[in-house]
Amino acid sequence: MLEQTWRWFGPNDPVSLTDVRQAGATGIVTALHHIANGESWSADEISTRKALIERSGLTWSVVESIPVHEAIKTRSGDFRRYIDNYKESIVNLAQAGIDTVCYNFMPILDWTRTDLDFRMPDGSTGLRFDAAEFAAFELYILKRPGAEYLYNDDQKRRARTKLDGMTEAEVTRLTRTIIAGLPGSEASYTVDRFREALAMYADVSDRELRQNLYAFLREVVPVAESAGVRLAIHPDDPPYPILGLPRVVSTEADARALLAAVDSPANGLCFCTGSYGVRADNDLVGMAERLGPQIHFVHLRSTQRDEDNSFQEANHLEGDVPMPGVMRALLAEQKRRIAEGRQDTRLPFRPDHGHRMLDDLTTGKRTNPGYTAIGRLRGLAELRGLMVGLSS
Ligand code: DNO
Repeated sequence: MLEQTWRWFGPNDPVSLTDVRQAGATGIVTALHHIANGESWSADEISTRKALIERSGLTWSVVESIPVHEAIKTRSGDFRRYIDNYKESIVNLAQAGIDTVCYNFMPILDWTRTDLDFRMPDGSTGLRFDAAEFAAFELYILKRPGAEYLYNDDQKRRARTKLDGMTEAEVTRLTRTIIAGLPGSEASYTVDRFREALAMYADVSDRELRQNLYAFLREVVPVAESAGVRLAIHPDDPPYPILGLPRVVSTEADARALLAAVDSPANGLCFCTGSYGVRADNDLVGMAERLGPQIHFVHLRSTQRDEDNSFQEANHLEGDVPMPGVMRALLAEQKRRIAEGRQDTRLPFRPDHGHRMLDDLTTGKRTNPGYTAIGRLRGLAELRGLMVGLSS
């Protein structure tokens, strides 16, 4: 059985470690969010956090994420110092016995959505990325130079209609939703700061971003390998270029290219079914089978896509993700590792995101978008049932 884990944002998370324990997870996925992006994580800070987790009878299973500073992605400014810090954090984590580190290489924005409270047919609410609303933001709110070439007339018309139907408060909300940072993102922008950040990427092409990723991997992977740490890159969310920015971890071919760039057991993937699954051309079961040996961490979540690149987050066993097939492939991968005598047989997964439902909707309690207790509890319970059923 795969290790059942749960993302926890640290002591300020409205979901407590006791709650996590009751949800039936045994592993915690977390990061030292209070340490500034780019700085190294000291042995002290790591052991304090680890002890806190262990006092609740849980283990610190995966780091998600050590953020990759924009200077590393653009290979500019202080990037060398940030890479050295990154290596130091990896070594300090290894010394504390934490051996799996997730990260991403998305320019500027980690994941993004346009609606954090979209009403689902059953009355719960969840996250949605609406292509027309995103276009309205990019074309008419941000007014990004060059954006007009990305959209055809029909898309522009739909974006304009969306904008015309919005109140000022809704425009502010949409803007904040897109650029003010979702849980786990280390950055939050105002419109002006966001324009400045975009300008940093003016000269970074798709090819260059790939080269910068591979250059980063050539530096950190050997350090991780000798420390016994496995790196797991999270795919782009959404998995296609947005805002004219390059995206380099969206498909199986992207994943293969980055694995081939540095051949090492430490160079691996976070297999996020919700992110990869937004693209109809990603064959998720095949990817889980073919890339399995290099999958170090798994996010299980489903999405339901529309015809125009919009999508919303579906219940874990519904939507477009063939979850039973994915789970079957992951269980087979775990069996294979055990037979091969590999050390990394835990194969941690977490229920990624969940809806707001039940008393989340009525009591006014604080919930992190996508990271509610009840929605994920439902997700984990369904996934656990699927796993137990498939393994017996
Ligand atoms: C969203 C998450 C992302 C992810 C990072 C990994 O819910 O999946 O924040 O953690 O991209 O670095």
